[in-house]
Amino acid sequence: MTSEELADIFLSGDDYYALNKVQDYLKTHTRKELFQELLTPAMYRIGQLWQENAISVADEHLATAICDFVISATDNRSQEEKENAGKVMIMGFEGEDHYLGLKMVACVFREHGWTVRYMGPNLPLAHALDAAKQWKPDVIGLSAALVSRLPLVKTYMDAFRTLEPKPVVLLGGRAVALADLSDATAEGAVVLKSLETLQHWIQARKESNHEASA
Ligand code: B12
Repeated sequence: MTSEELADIFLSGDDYYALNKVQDYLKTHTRKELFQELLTPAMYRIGQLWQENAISVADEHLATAICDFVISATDNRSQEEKENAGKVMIMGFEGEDHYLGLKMVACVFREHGWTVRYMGPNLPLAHALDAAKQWKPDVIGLSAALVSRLPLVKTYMDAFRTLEPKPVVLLGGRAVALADLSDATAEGAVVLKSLETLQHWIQARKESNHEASA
């Protein structure tokens, strides 16, 4: 199945057919492949069609809702696989409503045995900070699809730097992938432009933790 075909299925409104097709795909592919090779390009195509006025806002909302359903319905929440690899809090910047990417990031962490708190999009900084003070995550993952959210990167980074112990901050999302965030990386944030690079980062962290405890 191609991402164009999947986009058409999303637009047809047939949620169970979409789920069947995705479950078939998962028989021969990983979840990361599903997210990166199929769902993300399908949603980017929806964005393109929307921009060209080839589909309506209602069509785009329907497609988003079905994509969301498919991600949740194929998520792996098996407790058995939990390895206590670490604690990660995942959220979108204040004013950012796009969250499908965040949900995918949460799934990837879960697959690698992490304990995940998925906080959804549009989390005001004061609340994000309070939650992090209480739960003490090892990692905070932030996502921005809108370019207009990028000025908040520094504000969130400055606030998270005051936390004890200091979490690693991961930055991702469409806007992050397009921007030059060398200032944020100089301050210790890790910019990850895809789920592939996220997997490499998780793997490298696991290896360095093993070495440290050996
Ligand atoms: C669906 C959608 C919406 C939905 C969002 C629903 C939802 N619950 O998410 C709704 C209708 C709410 C919406 C609203 C708007 N949207 Co919109 N939307 C989209 C659309 C079509 C798809 C977004 C999506 O889900 N993509 C799929 C996900 C999986 O991709 P992703 O977020 O990039 O994530 C991937 C990676 O980036 C990575 N990743 C993401 N986050 C993170 C975090 C970490 C830590 C890591 C490691 C990796 C990572 O992992 C994912 C896996 O591949 C895009 C088109 C596009 N090209 O993305 C436009 C798009 C993002 N929207 C856009 C706009 C303009 C808007 C609005 C301003 C429109 C308006 N006038 O109201 C509002 C803003 C709302 C707000 N305040 O946020 C523009 C943004 C342009 C810009 N310059 O910033 C886009 C690009 C459309 C376009 N071509 O113009 N939108």
